[in-house]
Amino acid sequence: MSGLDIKATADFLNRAELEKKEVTRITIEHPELSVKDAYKIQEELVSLKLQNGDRIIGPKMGLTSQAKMKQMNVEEPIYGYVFDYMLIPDGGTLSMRDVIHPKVEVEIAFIMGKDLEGPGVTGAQALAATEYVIPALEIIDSRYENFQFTLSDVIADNASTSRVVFGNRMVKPETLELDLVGATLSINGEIKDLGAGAAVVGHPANSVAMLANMLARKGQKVKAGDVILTGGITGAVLLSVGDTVTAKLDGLGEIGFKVAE
Ligand code: OOG
Ligand code: MG
Repeated sequence: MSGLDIKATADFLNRAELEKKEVTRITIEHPELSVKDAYKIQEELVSLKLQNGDRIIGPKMGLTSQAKMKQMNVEEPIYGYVFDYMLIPDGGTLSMRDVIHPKVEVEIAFIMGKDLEGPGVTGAQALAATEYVIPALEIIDSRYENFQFTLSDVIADNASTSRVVFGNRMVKPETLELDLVGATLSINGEIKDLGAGAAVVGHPANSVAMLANMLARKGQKVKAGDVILTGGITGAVLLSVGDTVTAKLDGLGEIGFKVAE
């Protein structure tokens, strides 16, 4: 690719995350950056973290809602990776010092019981390979100025992944109609947004199937034990110091965290 060093760009984005400094998006200088090369940068960024001793919890899907896909003018979601250092316990605290301009969204996470290998994986097959579902709050924190980016930018930046709160109560997926699960996102007791599981490409299991099919293009698969964020059910809401965030999901319970300085 002309003039863009994949490794140096991955290092630049990783540093922005570690130093909590927003940076100019890559496509300002390199408008030609393709989705394929953006995933190469992401892969390099993931290796940097693995070399640092960080462990992968699982992949995450992003831009799975009609609203976000339309906004970004894409037909396919994107993926990134959640690492162990990103986990905040349920009821725990997000320190504003650790992030740049965080937003929160409600999601359903899938805990995989079996490997899932594409191409051609269906939502029903993804559901059959799932051991449990749990409620989640994802904190996204684009490393780019003003949280603004193109599709290639956000892929290179590990899909804005920053922190995650997982619920402790695990539920068997077959006991719920996951597309009909309603969810609310409240801050300081006031509902800021709401949605249903169907907001995630019609059903959250479809998101896992799409992930398996996307990974198959690289000869990879969804693995047993992966904990997968399937994508925002609600919109993403900007966080401030002092916020108490609560998500309530039908049949999955309530989870939350606080935002401190
Ligand atoms: C990209 C990440 C989106 C989701 O659930 O849609 C995402 C972004 O909007 O910054 O995590
Ligand atoms: Mg998300």
